[in-house]
Parts: sequence; structure tokens; C-alpha cells
Amino acid sequence: MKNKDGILNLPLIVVGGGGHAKVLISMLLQQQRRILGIVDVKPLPPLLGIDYLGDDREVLNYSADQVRLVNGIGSIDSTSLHRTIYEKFTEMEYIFATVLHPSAVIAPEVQIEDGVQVMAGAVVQPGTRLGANVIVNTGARVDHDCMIDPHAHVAPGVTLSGNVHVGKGAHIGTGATIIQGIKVGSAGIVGAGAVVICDVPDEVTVVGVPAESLRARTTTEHKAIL
Ligand code: JB3
Repeated sequence: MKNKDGILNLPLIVVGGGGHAKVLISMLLQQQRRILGIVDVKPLPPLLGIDYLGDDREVLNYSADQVRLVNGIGSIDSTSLHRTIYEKFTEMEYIFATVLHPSAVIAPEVQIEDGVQVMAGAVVQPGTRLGANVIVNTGARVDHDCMIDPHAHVAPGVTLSGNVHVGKGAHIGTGATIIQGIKVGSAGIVGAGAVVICDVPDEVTVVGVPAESLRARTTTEHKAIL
């Protein structure tokens, strides 16, 4: 594993306190990681026993070498907030922890960059590269020699055959299937259950079986507090 999260016992702060954070916190508690708390734009009751600390400025009370962050923001289509949170804090030298569920089957030859999250039951085969801040969600299968570029989200139950290239910040929706050798462009979106047999251009959404283009999209910027 080539990433900067080498010091596994540093305490963690989870950024975002919704559904994705809940899954991550459960994983981290099972691994006996110490979680200082959650930061979110709105106050929250404790999540699986983990307290709300405040908004994102609360992170700045800790130096970058005292804590690791966990990106608790997922995506249901656009990954832009997931990416913005990662970039905002890495620009300030904070490092995002790599979170790998013990039930995930990850070949030793897989390259894993900072902040990667692989959820329960996922399978990642040799020769694959998981770029920084990538999510491989519950039960997804990523076969040999895939390139998953930074910030992409491979949603639950997705199947990627060999040599698939998922571009930066792309979202592959729940249960989608992509045949071998296909390229999904950066910020591309593949709808849930789609079967992709042709390349997907940058920023294009495809849906259906076989998948077809829905519309050209423009990326929206997320306005964050920091
Ligand atoms: O499909 C699955 C298995 N999981 C989905 C996941 C990948 O994406 C899940 O079902 C959700 O659809 C989605 O989870 P996520 O990102 O946790 O969404 P949600 O449950 O809506 O929670 C987002 C949280 O982020 C909310 O509590 C927001 O207030 C918070 N938030 C929004 N902007 C922020 C910011 N928190 C911080 N710290 N900073 C922000 O700028």
C-alpha cells in the first residue's frame, strides 16, 4: 500500500455525519480506531456514540500531524462535495486515513492511495489502482488492471470487468455493470443498474441497458465554509 496514512494509531476526525459517515464509523469502531468526533455543517446528535465537535473549522484545533481525517461525505450522483472536502483539507496538509473493511478481498498487488475507502464485501483484483479519495462501496467488484482515478465512487454492488478506467470524480451507480476495457470519463455518471458497453465521455451521464447518454452536464461547485 503506497500512501501517507502510515501511522495507524493517530486519532481520527470524521468530516460529515450522514449515512456514509455512519458506515465508516461502524467499520472504524470494529477496528478499535480512536475517533475524536464528527464535524458537520449542522449540529448532530451522537452517531453510533461518536459526538459532534462543531463545523469544519474545528479540525484546525489539531495540527495535521496530530490527527487523520476520514471523508464521511459520499455521493449519490455528483462526487463534487466528496472531492471538495478532500482537496480543501489536503491543501492544508491534513492526511485522510485509508479505511479498508476486513471482509473486503483486496489483492496484494493493488495500489491504494491516500483516503481510499473499501467497504464490506468488496473485491479488488490485482493490477488495479485505487486513486486518492476513491470509494469502493459495499459488495462492489473491481476486476484486474482497473484504473480508478481520484475521488471516484464505485457504488454498492457495481461490477467492473478487467481494464476498466474510471475517470476522476466519476460516479458508478448502484449495481451498474461495465464490461472490460471501457473508459468512463472524468465526472461521468453511470446510472444505477446500467450496463455499459461503450466509453462514456467526460461529464456525461449514461443510463439503461445498454447504457445511453442522458444529457451533457455542467459541474456545479460546492460552496463550503472554509
Ligand atoms: O449508497 C450508499 C451505501 N451510501 C450513500 C453514500 C455513498 O452517499 C448514502 O446513502 C448517501 O446517499 C450519501 O451519503 P452521505 O454523503 O453521508 O449523505 P447524507 O446522508 O446526506 O449526509 C451528508 C452529510 O454531510 C450531512 O450531515 C451534511 O450536513 C454534511 N455536509 C454537507 N456539506 C457537510 C458539508 N459536512 C461537513 N463537515 N462539511 C461540509 O461542507
